[in-house]
Amino acid sequence: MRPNETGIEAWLRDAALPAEIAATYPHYAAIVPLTTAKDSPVYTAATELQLGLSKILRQTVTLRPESELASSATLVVGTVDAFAAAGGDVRGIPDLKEDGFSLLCRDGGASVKILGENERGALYGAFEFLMLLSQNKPLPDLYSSSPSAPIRWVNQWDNLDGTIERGYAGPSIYFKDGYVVEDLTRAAQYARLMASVRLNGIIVNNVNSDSKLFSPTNMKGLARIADVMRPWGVRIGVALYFDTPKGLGGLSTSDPLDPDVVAWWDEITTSLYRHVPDMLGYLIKANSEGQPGPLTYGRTLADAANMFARALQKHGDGIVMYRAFVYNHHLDESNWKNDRANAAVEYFDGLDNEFEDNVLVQIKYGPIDFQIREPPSPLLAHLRKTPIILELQVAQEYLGQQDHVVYLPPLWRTIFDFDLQIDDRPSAVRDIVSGARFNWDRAGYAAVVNVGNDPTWLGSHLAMSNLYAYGRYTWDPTSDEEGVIRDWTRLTFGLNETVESAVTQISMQSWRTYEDYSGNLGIQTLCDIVKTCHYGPSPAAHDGNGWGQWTRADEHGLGMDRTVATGTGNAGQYPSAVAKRFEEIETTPDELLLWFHHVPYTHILKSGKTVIQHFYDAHYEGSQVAQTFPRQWETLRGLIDDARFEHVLFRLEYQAGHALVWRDSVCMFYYAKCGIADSQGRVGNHAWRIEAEEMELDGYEVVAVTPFEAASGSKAIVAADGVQTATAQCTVGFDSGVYDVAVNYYDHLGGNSEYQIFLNERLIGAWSGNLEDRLGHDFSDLVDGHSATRIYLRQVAVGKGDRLKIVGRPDGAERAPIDYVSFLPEGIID
Ligand code: GCW
Repeated sequence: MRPNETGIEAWLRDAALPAEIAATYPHYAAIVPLTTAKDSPVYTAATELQLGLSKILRQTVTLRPESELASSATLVVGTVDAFAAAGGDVRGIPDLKEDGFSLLCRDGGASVKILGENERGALYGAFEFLMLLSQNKPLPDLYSSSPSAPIRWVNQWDNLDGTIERGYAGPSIYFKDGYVVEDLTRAAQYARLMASVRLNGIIVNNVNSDSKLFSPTNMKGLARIADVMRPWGVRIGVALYFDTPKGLGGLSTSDPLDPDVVAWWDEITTSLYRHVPDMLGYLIKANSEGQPGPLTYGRTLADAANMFARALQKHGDGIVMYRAFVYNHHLDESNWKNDRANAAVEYFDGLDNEFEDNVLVQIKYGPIDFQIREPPSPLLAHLRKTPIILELQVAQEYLGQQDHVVYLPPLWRTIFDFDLQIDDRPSAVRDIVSGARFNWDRAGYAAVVNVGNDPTWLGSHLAMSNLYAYGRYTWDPTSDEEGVIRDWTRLTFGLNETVESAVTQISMQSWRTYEDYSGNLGIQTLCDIVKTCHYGPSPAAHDGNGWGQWTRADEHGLGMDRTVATGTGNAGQYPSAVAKRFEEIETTPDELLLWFHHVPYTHILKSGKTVIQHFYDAHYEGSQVAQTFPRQWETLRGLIDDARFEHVLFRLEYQAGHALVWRDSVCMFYYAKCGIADSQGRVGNHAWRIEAEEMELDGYEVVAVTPFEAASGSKAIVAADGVQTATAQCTVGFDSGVYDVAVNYYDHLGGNSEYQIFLNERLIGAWSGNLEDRLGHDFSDLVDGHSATRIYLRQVAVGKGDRLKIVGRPDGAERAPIDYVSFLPEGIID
């Protein structure tokens, strides 16, 4: 029996190597940190090496002073400069960039030197060494590595009240009830995880910020956060609310050109630096989604950015991260030319030369909002002088919210490798972001991360591969996706090859799978965007509102016409070679067709299929692949600890069920729109289903579901008001045999209904509508595509003519809702 693990150590478990392997390593006599400062990352590196060696190799190694530098079998860790100053031989160590390191393992790995360009680099080298050991990978004679970009940060979306926007992993580890929490143990543990994948900065609060962040108590709190993260080489910054001078300062305006406002921010900035002398700077969301900003006061975005930039310049190297996510969310869809995707370029047009040197523009990877597939933001091709930060999202807001497994590097690769051909020169996004393309010395990456106080950090063990990968990709955006997931798997679940290959296979298929059943051909993730939870399917929600995530689906066709010739002109925002490609249907890749073009459902793709048939096929294929995930995972029973095994299995089973909800919703929605049948006859035909609304009901009543496609046959049953126990019964007409029985029901907030299912009065299953607790995720308080879910009862012996009875016991607002029951012979998915 393997001891259960909570996931709190994530990929830094330092699991012991088997004794026979551990015995092949040298016995280390000492660890020599080239510093005595206990809060230095070098000292952290030394204690981390000590801990790692004790766990991985079961060696007890003491820390020794610098005078023992030359003794044998030592691990020396420090900066290259400190090593040289102590008389060490640094010949042969290549030039390193900021945060880079060299790892030298001589004498069969007995003499180890871990030398950083700076202290942080030394810590990164120590983690590199330990992660090699953990995986029993060969120790290099000399390995040197430097980051692709200096900025490798995360953005928390933690609110001061302790909730996390788009967070599914419990409350914040930073804030509670308006203040910074007392116990910052988790913040330090988080910094450790970040450092191990070479992330060096964090914005600790939500971009939807709050004036009270700068209250005197919180200033001290921010200082405490910075203090616990600093030994790990992680610096902190904050997101600010534009109208804080009004809200907290009591001023009559927040106009960035008003001298009182300028003075007020100067003072706040001075005070912040007193508390956090190495503060990173300010992240700013303004004039976005209804928030105030410079435009509110008739000023330009540059006026605002520069006011903050100047306040920061007086103190250190702090920067302004001005978010490009500026758009009007009351856009008029009736105007064919309107396009939210145009907003960033329009708002930043003409400002490239207007910003202070310490202003960077932070740009989401796509023009809209973290969709399953987007082209790169055109703004990435417009700024030559003003450096940028590319914003990614680990939180999977539109990508299954960590209840669906989606390993993100394959998606990131579509952005990083995209050649924008600026000025007809090679301009891969990764080379813009690294600063190389336009000779910026500060640029890089930020990712929205929903780490919360759940022991798994993200609420899901498998989702953690994305946080790990994010660090690896900011360091080297050319990393191999499969190599990264394999490393993560070995570190997280151990060295068993079956485990490694199952996790690798699931992960490598996962993004494509999710795309297949959520939104194809660049139409975006077809989730509900109106109820704001961005989770379950609701294709209609994209249109008919001002948010501008339109699909323009009608009975004839769908897709956004973003051409210059007849559409919104968005294609023309790209450099000419790219613009030309996106302007024409023939040269637009199928996977972005509906992003750039409005076409009939019968339009023939390069694949030879029609658009509508592609939708149907992709949804059937993707949801079919999702069914294989729990089956693959089940082969790992006993190969990893039960706690993590069960946690993942539960989620993969859930995903398999919800993938079918997605499939049916999207297919039914478009079938209803265009009336074109699936050439394979699957859509709308469900031979193995019994609709709940067609059963004999007692205490249950039939309701029409909104959106209609979120229920099979558009209807479901819910217990009538005041009923304690409701039943639905029928006679099973399928041939006798062994079936997997699937019950599709709805599990929403407001109560935990209880269900029992009987065959001829024999209880074959019972469950509770408590997904919100088991997944730790609040999706919806209604019967809809978010709450629709499925439970499987495997291998049930069924006789033709058996009586099926479902008993539902409602609880609170949840009225034990049921959609249908499927009897699935082997190999049938329905
Ligand atoms: O995607 C949208 C999210 C908001 C978020 C916003 C942003 C923090 O739905 O939750 O606000 O983007 O990135 O500012």
